[in-house]
Amino acid sequence: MGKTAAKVLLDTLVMHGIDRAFCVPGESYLAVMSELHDDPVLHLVTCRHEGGAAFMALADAKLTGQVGVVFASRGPGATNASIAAHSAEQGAQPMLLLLGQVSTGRLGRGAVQEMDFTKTFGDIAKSIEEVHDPDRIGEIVARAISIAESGTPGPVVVALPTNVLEALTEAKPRGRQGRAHVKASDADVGQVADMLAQAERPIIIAGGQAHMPEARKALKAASEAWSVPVFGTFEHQDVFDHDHPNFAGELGIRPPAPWQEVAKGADVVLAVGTRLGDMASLNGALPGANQRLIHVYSDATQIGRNQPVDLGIVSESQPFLESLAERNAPPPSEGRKNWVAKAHGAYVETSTLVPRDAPDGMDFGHMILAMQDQLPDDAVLTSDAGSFASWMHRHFRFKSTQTLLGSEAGAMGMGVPAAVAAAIRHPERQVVALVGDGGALMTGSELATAVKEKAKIRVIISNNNHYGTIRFHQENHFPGRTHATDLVNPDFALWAESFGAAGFTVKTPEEAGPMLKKAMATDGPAVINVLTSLENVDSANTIHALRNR
Ligand SMILES: Cc1ncc(C[n+]2csc(CCOP(=O)(O)OP(=O)(O)O)c2C)c(N)n1
Repeated sequence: MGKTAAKVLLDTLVMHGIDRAFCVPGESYLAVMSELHDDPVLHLVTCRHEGGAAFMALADAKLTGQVGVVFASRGPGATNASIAAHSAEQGAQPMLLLLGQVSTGRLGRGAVQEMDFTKTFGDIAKSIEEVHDPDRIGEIVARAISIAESGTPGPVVVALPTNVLEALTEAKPRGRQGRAHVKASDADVGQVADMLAQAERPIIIAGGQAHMPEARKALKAASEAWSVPVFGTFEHQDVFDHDHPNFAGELGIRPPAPWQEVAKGADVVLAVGTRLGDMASLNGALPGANQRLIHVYSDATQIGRNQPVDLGIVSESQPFLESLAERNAPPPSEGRKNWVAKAHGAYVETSTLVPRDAPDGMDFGHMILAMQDQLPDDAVLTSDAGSFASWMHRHFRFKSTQTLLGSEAGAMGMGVPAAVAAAIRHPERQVVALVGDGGALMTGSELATAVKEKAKIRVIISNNNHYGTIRFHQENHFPGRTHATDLVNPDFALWAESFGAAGFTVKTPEEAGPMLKKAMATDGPAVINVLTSLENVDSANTIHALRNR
């Protein structure tokens, strides 16, 4: 009799340890939902927009360290999901997009909602396959997961024609086909040890592959054993405790000059678990003429791709860092101790937060200070893209037991969905989303998903009634010539309440702490509408100063 291919697909996911997927349902994959009706083998979270669903899958991938799964319908659903697929590609995060497709008999005729996913996702996905034979669905999905999680992790697409999902098959679901771990050899680690022993001013740049708790421990151990300052990359500054005397800052968007000076002043740069794109290399300034670069990454094709490398090692981060930490490091010289102190000193000096006065609302720094004060050691922070995030990147002192979830592509819209995914995955942790008023209305409707899923998210909206970041760029490039960046907003506290969430408003610095406390005590989702200054457009600039430069 056999089973439907839809059932084999679901069982294949379960055999991979996947317990949750995010979706907007579509008529193209009714067979999947019908199978879940009979046997809910995984938790299918119904979202309000495929962009939200896919951002949730991306956040879930970051939290679990394995592929995040999204189901979306044919053309329109798939293109809505593409924003997060692009973020997964830019952030090297594993994502499986299971996309509906018209029945095989209609393919190629321009049927309604038909899409050639090989073209649409050609620039984003690592692999794109369409299942035409129901007997092969387990094989294809298992391969897709393996591709998503290996090398440079990233998004993969599997298209599912309706008739294939409904067809019966005798084929069995597939488990993991075996994952090859890549690990630095002893000789490789020995070479790194030699270079670090000879170095006077080494630094480590640690990226998203050092994100999971065991890798963080190994990073700390290696940094301590060898007395090396550590930078985190954009959206991954949380990999290292900011109060640790070896923390040196984040190489993200416009890092403060003193952090850049430290990075540029290093003689050996050890980049681990990150590709060296524009931000992690300070726009190509690293390595400088007198710097030697060691690049440790899980994918050989990324090593030496943009920057000349002195030593390239194909390895996952954790085993490399563990093995480096175990080597006999020489005791740090006075010079090395001074270097570490200089790097951390530059961080502390620039990251100390003193909120400024503002004529037109609150400096968002007050909210960051309240968070610093109140967030538990295991809090999850999610971040949308916008100027408000500059306070977090520069001033929030992460503990390495806290988690930051943001889009490495700088995509707006990740904040609220990522928080929903995190609160479902970790109901025991406080989950706080930072968003602007712009981003809040891009995917903020996932507040409904939070209410439905009883996900206790706390959404802090920096409400300056503007697309503040773009206003910043306008004042920077075309002073005074502002256009199309002002916004009209709902009352976000009432908006939240209309979803069944709690709504709070913060108008003055004095209200920041008490309102955050109230929101964190709420037994359900809560939104804090912070009436933020536009004049203090980000943590380092004012509109006035930009305009009058
Ligand atoms: C999906 C998406 N669209 C557009 C942009 C360009 N962009 C970057 S920040 C920004 C404005 C963000 O405004 P808001 O959310 O209000 O935060 P603010 O900058 O005011 O703090 C825009 C439009 C983007 N990064 N992502």
